[in-house]
Amino acid sequence: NRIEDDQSLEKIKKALIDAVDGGGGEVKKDILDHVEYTVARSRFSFDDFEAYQALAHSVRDRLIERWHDTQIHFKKKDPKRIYFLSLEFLMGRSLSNSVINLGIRDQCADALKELGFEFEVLAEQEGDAALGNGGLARLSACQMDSLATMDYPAWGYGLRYQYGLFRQVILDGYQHEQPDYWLNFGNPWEIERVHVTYPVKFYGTVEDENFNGGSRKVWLPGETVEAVAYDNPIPGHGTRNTITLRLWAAKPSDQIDMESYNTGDYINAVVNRQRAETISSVLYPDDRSYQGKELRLKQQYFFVSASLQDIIRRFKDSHSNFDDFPEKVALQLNDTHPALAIAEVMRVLVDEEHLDWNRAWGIVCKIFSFTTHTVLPEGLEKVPVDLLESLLPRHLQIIYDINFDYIEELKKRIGLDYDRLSRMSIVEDGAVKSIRMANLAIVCSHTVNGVSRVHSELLKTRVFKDFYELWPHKFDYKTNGVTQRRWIVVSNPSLSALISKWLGTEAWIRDVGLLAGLQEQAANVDLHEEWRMVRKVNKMRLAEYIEAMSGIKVSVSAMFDVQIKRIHEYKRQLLNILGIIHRYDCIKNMERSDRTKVVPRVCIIGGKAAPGYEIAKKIIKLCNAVAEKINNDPDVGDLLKLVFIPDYNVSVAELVIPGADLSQHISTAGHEASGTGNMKFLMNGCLLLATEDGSTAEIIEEIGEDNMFLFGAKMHEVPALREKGPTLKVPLQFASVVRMVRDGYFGFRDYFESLCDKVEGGNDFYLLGYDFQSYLEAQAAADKAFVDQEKWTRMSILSTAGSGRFSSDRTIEEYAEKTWGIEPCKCPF
Ligand code: C3B
Repeated sequence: NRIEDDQSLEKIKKALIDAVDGGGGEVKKDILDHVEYTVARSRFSFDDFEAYQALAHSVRDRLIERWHDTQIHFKKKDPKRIYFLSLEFLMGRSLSNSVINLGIRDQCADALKELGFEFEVLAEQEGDAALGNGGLARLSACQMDSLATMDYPAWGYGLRYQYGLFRQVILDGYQHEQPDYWLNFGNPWEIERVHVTYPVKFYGTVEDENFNGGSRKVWLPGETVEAVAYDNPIPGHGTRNTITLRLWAAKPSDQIDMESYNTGDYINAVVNRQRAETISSVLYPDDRSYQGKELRLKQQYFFVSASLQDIIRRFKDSHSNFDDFPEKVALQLNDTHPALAIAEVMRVLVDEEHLDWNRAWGIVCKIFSFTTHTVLPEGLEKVPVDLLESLLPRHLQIIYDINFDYIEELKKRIGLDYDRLSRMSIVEDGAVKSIRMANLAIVCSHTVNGVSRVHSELLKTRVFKDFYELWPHKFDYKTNGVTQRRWIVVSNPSLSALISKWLGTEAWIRDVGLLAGLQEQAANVDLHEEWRMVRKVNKMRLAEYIEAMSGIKVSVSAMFDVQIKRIHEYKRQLLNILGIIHRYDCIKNMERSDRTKVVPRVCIIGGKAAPGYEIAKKIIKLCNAVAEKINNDPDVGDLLKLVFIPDYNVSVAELVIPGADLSQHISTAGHEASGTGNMKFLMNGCLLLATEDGSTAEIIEEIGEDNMFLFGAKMHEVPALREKGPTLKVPLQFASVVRMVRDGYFGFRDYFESLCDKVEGGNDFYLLGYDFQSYLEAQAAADKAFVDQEKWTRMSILSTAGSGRFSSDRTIEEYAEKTWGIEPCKCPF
């Protein structure tokens, strides 16, 4: 108990100060010790990767100290805790982020220099922890950083997939998926807790048992799998607080299947047990449709059950009455993926803790909050009843019971409106009877959050209209945010230094609202010069990367125009590509003398397509086919380049975002729940070309319409436009670029046919044709602004200055105060 008394606290402080004063000395010694004792190499001869490992372990030691102190402090204070349940966390790399948050970046760099290594080079040795798909998963990671930095007593819970999101390899322009066995070389950022394990049960039957003169349900499970905890310490910035992301791995249970052993089938018995590990083996790579897969449901229950056993054990350590549970525990459901937690809490309270149903229900209604991240119907999970019945028979009964009480209550409120009752039911009667996980989450949560204002409006007026009318008080939204620590300080160190210099403080790293101070300087010519210099250096770094990876040489004086995100029809990468074809066609058809007027562009597109999403894969192929044509056309030269960046992930984003001049967020209005990429670009002074969708509407409020390039149909116009179908007018230019693709101008005629069909002949659901004209106009406006470098720089500074609202610190503070009811619990330094 090293921080038990003030005296030992003083000692810690002194030791820390000594460590800082000692420059790189202490770190250097630690690195060398780890080279010898952890990596088992000679301290006189080790390579970059070994140096990275030794450094990572030296940082980890420091993390562990803080983390222990934080956990002891939380235990002593026993505050209300927030448990953030998420099936996905996209953490990316940890080294740079950790040393920056711990405030030891320079010490580490100095120590390494003395040893003949460079920090940046070693940081590149680390692979990404890609335990998630896209925006939702990266949001969880950003929010963990904010929770730690703002001293909240928080735990993240998730799954420790052995295979993260697949690696994307482009062969002949097509996407191929390769497994991401990210744990191959060990993972210094996690701590295996062999003693923190819980049994998780599946299958079996439910029996009635006599109890107190009545009867009660008893689940007799058929299979047990062990969940082992792996803790990932998450350091806050400028605080000692270091919180836990606890990820569960599945291991075979110690309980022996006596029957197999006794029948002498030893080999099969062992092999069967080993199969248990498959539960946490692989992340589902489809970011929104995973209906009806048993393994997926197993993953969900596995992580929910282990997490709840852990949470309840922690509660029982210092409490004996479950009525206090809501005073001490807040459970956040990150999308519907962990919604089984609701049935599991009911089961534990009723079946294991023997609370009566109503008392348990009263507790459940106070502890859960739910955030939904989508408006797409296919994103709302449904679990076939048959599947649930076989895997978790008792949970199905509980869900039925919850639904029965709820529907009875509902009838009293709304009468016998059977259409509405059936829409609102947790159970869907259809060809396949299933459980609507979103309805379950809404019924049982005290708050239903959207992720932007626009999203929340859509939830209230369309997606969950019936529920909003019933329980308006439940509905709220917290506009997403991203952490400026990762997205400016770690990924754009030169901009970070420039901002601190001009603001005269580093305080913005924890208080990002201070960025607004840059507004006053937006016309300052000295700032302009330095700003442009920083941007140029970042563009050079990106250009080097592009060349190394694709062999394409790009000019840094061209405008770098970037669209990086998951490939989805609604995100409209196809609109971008068709716009590029149009630009190409214009250049080709131009008088030579006019070409000098063209603003040179480097168009950069990156993103993964779900392996089974055919159309998205065709979009990737089209991008590569168009790139092949343009990049090899001597007529075009540096006026236009198109680059598809393969294997887009967090680390690639850290490199690309600081080097972008313009970024595209061009989803059909009403489809992007929020978007968080736009916020990262904004922070880095990149101008946005965007539709008024998701969080962009709120960005407009902060920086003004004039400071970005807006286009496209508005959300309220979309339904009527869709209804027009084939009679909707589309510009000739659109038909003509689609024709080029159809006619095989870029090859692969047959392959692209179905892609073209998706946007023509009344099938253009995402309104590419309708929006094409205004898209081209927005692009022309961007060209015009880029030529005026002074104007562009001012807009860029104002973008960074206006990004303060989009920090996850603000989002988390709103959640803490309005939804979770938790307070900071700061560990003394
Ligand atoms: C995403 C949404 O598509 C984004 O608009 C949003 O910004 C983020 O979540 C974070 O809220 N999302 C996702 O990445 N995966 C899903 N299954 C659903 C939504």
